[in-house]
Amino acid sequence: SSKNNSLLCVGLDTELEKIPKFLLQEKDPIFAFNQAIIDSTLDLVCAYKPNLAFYEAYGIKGLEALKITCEYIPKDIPIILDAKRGDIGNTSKMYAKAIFEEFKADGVTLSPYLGEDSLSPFLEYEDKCGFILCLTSNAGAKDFQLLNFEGKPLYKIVAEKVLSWNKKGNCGLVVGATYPEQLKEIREIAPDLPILIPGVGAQKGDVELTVKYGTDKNGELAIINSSRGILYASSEKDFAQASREEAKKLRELFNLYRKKG
Ligand code: NUP
Repeated sequence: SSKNNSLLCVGLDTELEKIPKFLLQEKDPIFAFNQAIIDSTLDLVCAYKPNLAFYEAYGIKGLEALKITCEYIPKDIPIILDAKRGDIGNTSKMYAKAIFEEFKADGVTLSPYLGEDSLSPFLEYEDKCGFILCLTSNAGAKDFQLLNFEGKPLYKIVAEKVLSWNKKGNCGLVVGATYPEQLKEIREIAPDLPILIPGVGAQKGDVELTVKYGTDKNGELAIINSSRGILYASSEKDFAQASREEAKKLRELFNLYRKKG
């Protein structure tokens, strides 16, 4: 966040059904849209987060659009590929190769469900960051993540485990902005881990509490994502400018609530 003084991560969740109609004449409408969004926001963000689902959904063309989008993002802005990976080690090794070597992402989201050996193939990439799902933003988080085990909610157990997995200093957590009280508890357990926080904007997470509880003692280490709220601010010719205005508003709001380091 240092270069742009920003906690804002723009989520590149591009849907052909939602982008301005006139872009559909382009040879690669997904990339054309992403390029315009990147051009209009690159001085306002700390990271970009494409979610792999939106690219896989369009087959080979979608994956090509993702690849050239990742190449287009300036090298000094980290790319977090949201893929929620984690499998037996031998398979995770190939997932990690795809994400870090093919798409050249700087970070990835990971599921803790299969345990440490499922994540070590990712965490062996010392210069890359693994953001591990701790408490997701959706209502279904209650089905497992909010359950108590021996008097402690599962999300706390996950946060503590991730601290013990952080031997190379390249782990982070994912916590939804829709659970601010729990975000506060998680920040207390993990004062020095980066936390990726989706759920402001379209999912209506509280911005003030997200910034207050999600940042560290210096007002840093929170990467707060909005996707739809920024991408689809307008579907007219001025869409990129409208996205810029949304991104700017959000960045300024985050900075208003941020502790000064
Ligand atoms: O807990 C999570 N909630 C969530 O929304 C973990 C995530 N990775 N996400 C992702 O963040 C979600 O899949 C989407 O890519 C983005 C939120 O998008 P939006 O609600 O801002 O449009």
